[in-house]
Amino acid sequence: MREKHQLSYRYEFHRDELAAIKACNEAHGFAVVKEVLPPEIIESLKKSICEVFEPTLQSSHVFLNPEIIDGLIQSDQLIAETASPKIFTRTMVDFIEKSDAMASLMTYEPYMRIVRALYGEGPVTLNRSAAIYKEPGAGVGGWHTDWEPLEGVYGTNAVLNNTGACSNWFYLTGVNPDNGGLALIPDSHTEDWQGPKGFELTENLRSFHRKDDNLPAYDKFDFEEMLPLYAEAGDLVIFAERTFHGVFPHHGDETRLSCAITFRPGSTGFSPCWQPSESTKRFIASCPPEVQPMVKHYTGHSFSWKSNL
Ligand SMILES: O=C(O)CCC(=O)C(=O)O
Ligand SMILES: [Fe+2]
Repeated sequence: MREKHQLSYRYEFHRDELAAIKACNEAHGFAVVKEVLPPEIIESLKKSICEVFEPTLQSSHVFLNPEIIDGLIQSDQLIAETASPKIFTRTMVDFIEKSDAMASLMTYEPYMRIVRALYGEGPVTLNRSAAIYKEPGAGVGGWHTDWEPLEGVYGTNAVLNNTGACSNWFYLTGVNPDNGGLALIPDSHTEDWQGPKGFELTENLRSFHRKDDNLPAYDKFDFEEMLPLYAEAGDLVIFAERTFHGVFPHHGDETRLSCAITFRPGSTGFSPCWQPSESTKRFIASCPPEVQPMVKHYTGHSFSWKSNL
């Protein structure tokens, strides 16, 4: 077991320390909030993730959509796909639309108080959501920032990750460096951050590599600026839009189940933007009246939308 890193400031908080949580996320680009969810909510989220991912577990794609399937059928990639190696990590980017358990978090006051505090008590809009099903044996997730420049032809990710939303992850089976846990780089959330000592940012600014190599994304955990996180089921891991993070390989024996929501500040949509899907519209209509102000301009996620040049 690795040793837990010591920092000169506290980054783990009780769920009532609202001002300190906000201040830490703003100053250092992350914060961990202990015991936000009680056991019954943890269990219902875990059950929901297992049910929603179940039908996808035999497929070789994480995101099955008609365009991918059509493309595969028309090419000999189908053979390669059939023989492709096991997939250990599957990510769903519209999980809240499929999970009542996750949608209910928007009415769970101990969590929503934290969300409101993070944005200075102003209005917020549901920005995006995700769930990850990571089986033992999963490999490393290289260092990256979720933020993307809005340049050239870009997609939904770039739009949704340029809103000032911070990520709120719940690791429902806990995380540490041995079970596919998260590591992040404190203070890497500012526009002028240049990379760890001895590294430089990649051309698209989304990752970094050592000055003497040209790998697309560094994937080792051997530099001093990085912080491995330890969180229990029910804890909330918050990090800012630009904070750099990486994921350890999964050497444990339990599937890592996690889900995330991000809210963006304000109460508006995007223009120009993709049309909300039928699933997105159904989800918005299903939310109770008290949640409507937060989902009215929720745009969902489009797999095919691209910006104009
Ligand atoms: O697996 C995780 O905990 C984080 C995943 C991640 O960084 C991402 O989906 O962008
Ligand atoms: Fe990420």
